[in-house]
Amino acid sequence: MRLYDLDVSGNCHKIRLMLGLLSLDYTLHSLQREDTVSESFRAINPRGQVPVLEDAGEIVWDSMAILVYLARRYAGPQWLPEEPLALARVMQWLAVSENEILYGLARARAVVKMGRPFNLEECQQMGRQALTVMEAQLAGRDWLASEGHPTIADVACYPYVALAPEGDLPLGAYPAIRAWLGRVQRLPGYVGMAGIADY
Ligand SMILES: N[C@@H](CCC(=O)N[C@@H](CS)C(=O)NCC(=O)O)C(=O)O
Repeated sequence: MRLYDLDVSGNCHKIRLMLGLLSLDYTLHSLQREDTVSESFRAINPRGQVPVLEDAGEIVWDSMAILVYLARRYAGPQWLPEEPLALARVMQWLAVSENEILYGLARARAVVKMGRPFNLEECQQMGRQALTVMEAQLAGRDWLASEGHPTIADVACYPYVALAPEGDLPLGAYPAIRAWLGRVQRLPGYVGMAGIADY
């Protein structure tokens, strides 16, 4: 397996984390941001984005799609349930990861850390909405989508929540989220990332 990767990318970290949690071997193909616009990379992913996973000659792009692929191909149903309601619970949090977390937390970080041209206050406001929803969900339960064990919903939401302080969104007011971050960090096979504190 080969992962096309950008080291500062939280989306790529979702996949590095999942591969670690599943103890899967892979080769890291590190890119620079400018590489993603090259013709050769566009031939791999027409969207020009990382992460991209290559497995057994097949290409899968988009972090959410890759998480689904890894869970179904290499893990039991605990990471991506088959029962309809349990699956829907996971999908709900994947939707949060691709909306409030992406447009709020990830973009606030992109403004502060990389000088990207988004409106910081709007991003931070949406980021706080994500944190409020997650704090309420995690008060009194250990994992986002399942009572007893993590799923790919936790993996999808983890990096940009853990990196929120880099977007000037401190996590001090969110004790349930901080406890959840600590639980993720204590999972066997956990891998960290620059910018993520210990919880
Ligand atoms: N929804 C996509 C978003 C991927 C994405 O935005 N990747 C960024 C890095 S975090 C990227 O490749 N940016 C390069 C570009 O857009 O030119 C996913 O989850 O994979």
